[in-house]
Amino acid sequence: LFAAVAMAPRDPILGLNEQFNADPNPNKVNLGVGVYYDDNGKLPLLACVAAAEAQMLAAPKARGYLPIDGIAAYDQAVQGLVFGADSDVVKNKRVATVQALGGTGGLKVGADFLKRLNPSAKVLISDPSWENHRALFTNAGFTVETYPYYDAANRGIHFDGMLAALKAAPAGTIVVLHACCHNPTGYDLTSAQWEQVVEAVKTAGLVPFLDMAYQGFGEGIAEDGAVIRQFLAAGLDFFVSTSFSKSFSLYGERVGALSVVCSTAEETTKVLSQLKIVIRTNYSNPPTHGAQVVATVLSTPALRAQWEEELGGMRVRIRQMREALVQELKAAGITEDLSFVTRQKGMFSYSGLSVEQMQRLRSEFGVYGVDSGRICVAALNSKNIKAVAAAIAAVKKA
Ligand code: PLP
Ligand code: TYF
Repeated sequence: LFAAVAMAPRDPILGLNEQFNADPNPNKVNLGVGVYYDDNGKLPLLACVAAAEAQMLAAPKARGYLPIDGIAAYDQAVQGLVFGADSDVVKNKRVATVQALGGTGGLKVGADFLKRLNPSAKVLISDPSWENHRALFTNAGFTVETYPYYDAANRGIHFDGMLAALKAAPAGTIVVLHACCHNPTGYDLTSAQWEQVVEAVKTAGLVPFLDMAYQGFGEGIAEDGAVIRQFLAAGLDFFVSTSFSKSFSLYGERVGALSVVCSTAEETTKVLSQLKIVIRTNYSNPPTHGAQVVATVLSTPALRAQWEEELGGMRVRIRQMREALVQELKAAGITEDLSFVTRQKGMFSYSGLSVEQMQRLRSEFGVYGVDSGRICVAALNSKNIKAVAAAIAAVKKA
């Protein structure tokens, strides 16, 4: 039965973890996968999460099946966070929100629904993008192409190229946009640029799909979510996938959502019924624990305030690491302008290092980044930063 099965390629990022774990170098540093570690190099368990779990444990509940679209209070909390609880679309019941298995699950439910809705549409993702965007939409049956995004020469965004590609796309084309903290480059659009993107999407009749996996890691919860308000203001129908993997440090619980903004409450009811079919035929209904934790935190004022503070702490530490990296590289004799590192947002920095340099970082120094030059600055800390900077400086000089 399986004799003809070919070996599938490893995930380029998750595969690096295996290589890292097998490396005996005691000074190894993993800047590959996008995970936030604290200054001690530990994966944090947020205090707000522990408090919500203690509360849940004090009044344990039986675990029946959840509704297909998940915990109602959770879906409501997601809408409040993403769109604002008193936004017109939420008040007028124009958003269908379903609990999903992480941000990936939200993307997949959306992709499967879109395939039923408009089977011949193409999907455009940024060049470059999170690798799984291409794989996920391809496996959902779409042809996936790219719009220009990264401008290596200017260390920024090739905005003219991006806009031209959107304007030239046929009506109905699905455009996947990173709402904030672009993975992998770290370069985000300004709100003036977003305004032009919204206009182009509207004029060309494209279907925007905003992937929000890092809300709160860039400038702040509201600031990072501002792009949503811009799409709302334009009166567009659009998709938003949400992930709490990073913002709650709940990676393994698989907590995310999909929200679809529709034109009327009646449309929303119909869209929700279709999303439920996608879910029912894939995994029936979502798991309870992680979503209950997030719903508890978001709807309990004291826990919510604690979450915002802890998320702010992660955001500030990442910024400090960006600044420290620039300083340490200068101290190690690198004279080129590295200010781009502090202009980038979120967990990642596109370092501009070549494949050869990234490979030397791994083999000679035990510093693991992605071959594309992407490093996870959220894994830097006060103990490893000097060694990482020295390693980068060494491969840049020779
Ligand atoms: N979208 C982007 C851009 C990401 O970087 C990630 C990272 O994991 C995801 C989606 C998926 O998030 P999750 O782990 O919640 O599925
Ligand atoms: O880009 C990253 O590193 C994160 C984590 O298949 C990740 O988004 C990477 C690869 C993957 C799933 C998650």
